[in-house]
Amino acid sequence: TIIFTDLDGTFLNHDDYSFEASKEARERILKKQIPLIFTTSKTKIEVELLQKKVGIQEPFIVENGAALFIPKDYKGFDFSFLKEFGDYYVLQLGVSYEKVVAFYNSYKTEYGMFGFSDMTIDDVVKHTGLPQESAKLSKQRGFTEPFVLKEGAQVEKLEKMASENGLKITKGGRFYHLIGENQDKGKAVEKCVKIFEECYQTKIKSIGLGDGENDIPLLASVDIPIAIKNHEGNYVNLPTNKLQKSTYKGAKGWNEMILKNV
Ligand code: 2M8
Ligand code: MG
Ligand code: MG
Repeated sequence: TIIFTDLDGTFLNHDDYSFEASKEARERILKKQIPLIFTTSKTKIEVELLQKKVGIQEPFIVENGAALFIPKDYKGFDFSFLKEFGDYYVLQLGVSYEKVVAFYNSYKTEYGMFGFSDMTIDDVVKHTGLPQESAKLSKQRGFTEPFVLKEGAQVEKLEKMASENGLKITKGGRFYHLIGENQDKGKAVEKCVKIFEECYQTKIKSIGLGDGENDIPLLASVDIPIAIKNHEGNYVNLPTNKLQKSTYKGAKGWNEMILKNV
């Protein structure tokens, strides 16, 4: 078994980004040595800090499937067929942040985008409720640009323009995200499962948890898809009767559903 989980609104509470409510489920996962793969819109450095807080060191997927990072010494497997990057091997599905920001800068005025590259740390704090230090880390991006739309701006034309430039738009809990056309959380999950099925030479059961539109590809690509009730009280929609739904929101719902399935 491998678990792929979204962070904001799923593993973390939407409002205060806390995860204490999932203690029992986390203990069970640790005891069973099940890989817990954070699969998020967040940046590499944000995930590294969260892993430290949670007390795990696992592979992770950043910026909406832009890249999968595997710690170099992970479980003694040989990942040297991947690209080396610092303490990791990395598989990149996204495009460079330079390319994304170049598009953003060309069209931000016309389409009313206000993105992280233009936001001050205080702007990010205002939009996210993150503490200053975390907001800083969320601005250190490698592949994708989160943005809000100014009042009256419409996303449809922008979507068309993005697709003409090798990019696309997806939506998280708070922001739109400008990302590469060949990336999403689901594609990264599939690659990751394949890599580990090679390592273990056996089929692996995948569990996925998410609460947002950008989690639909993730949920569609796992064996056991789980929708966590989002901050508005709704669930993402997936055309399958396999989809399980949590009773609770955020970390408490995550705890509930892991204990049911693991
Ligand atoms: C951004 O992403 C969230 C995730 O769902 C969103 O769209 O609401 C990211 O840019 C991330 O880096 C940041 O930590 C998060 C904070 O709310 O917002
Ligand atoms: Mg989420
Ligand atoms: Mg997310």
